[in-house]
Amino acid sequence: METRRQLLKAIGVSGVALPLSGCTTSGDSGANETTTTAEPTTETTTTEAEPETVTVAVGPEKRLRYEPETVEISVGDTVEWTFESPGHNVTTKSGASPKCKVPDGAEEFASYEGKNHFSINEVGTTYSYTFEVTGEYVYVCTPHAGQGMVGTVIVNE
Ligand SMILES: [Cu+2]
Repeated sequence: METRRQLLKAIGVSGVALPLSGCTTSGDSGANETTTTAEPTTETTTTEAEPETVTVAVGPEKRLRYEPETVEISVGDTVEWTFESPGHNVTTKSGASPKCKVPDGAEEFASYEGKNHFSINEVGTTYSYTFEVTGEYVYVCTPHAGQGMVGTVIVNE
């Protein structure tokens, strides 16, 4: 959360700085109009930093896999898992599997509440999680972790 705010703030500052440097360079009365037309560019830059949602299919075509198995996102982005076949879940909780991993300072998350790690999600439902800490997350489907139903989320700044 903190990193995201700093990023947006940094973009805002550079967006303001650009028209100012434009003024200095051209140095004539037309520079004021240049400043005005530069504003839409600033808005475009801000839009690119908006949080995104990436979708991961859980058990597509009844395979014991996540698709894609690895996703790479930015801080503040959300991953939405869609449950496409029966008997699966999503968890980073260490009690579910030794394969599970979250970065230092990040909280464990799961598509179920509590410690019943074999809780499964109904077909057609979704589970979403928004990543606020950078690093590598390894999650599993508890019932199928031993069969390689493991996924990775890499969160960049
Ligand atoms: Cu599974």
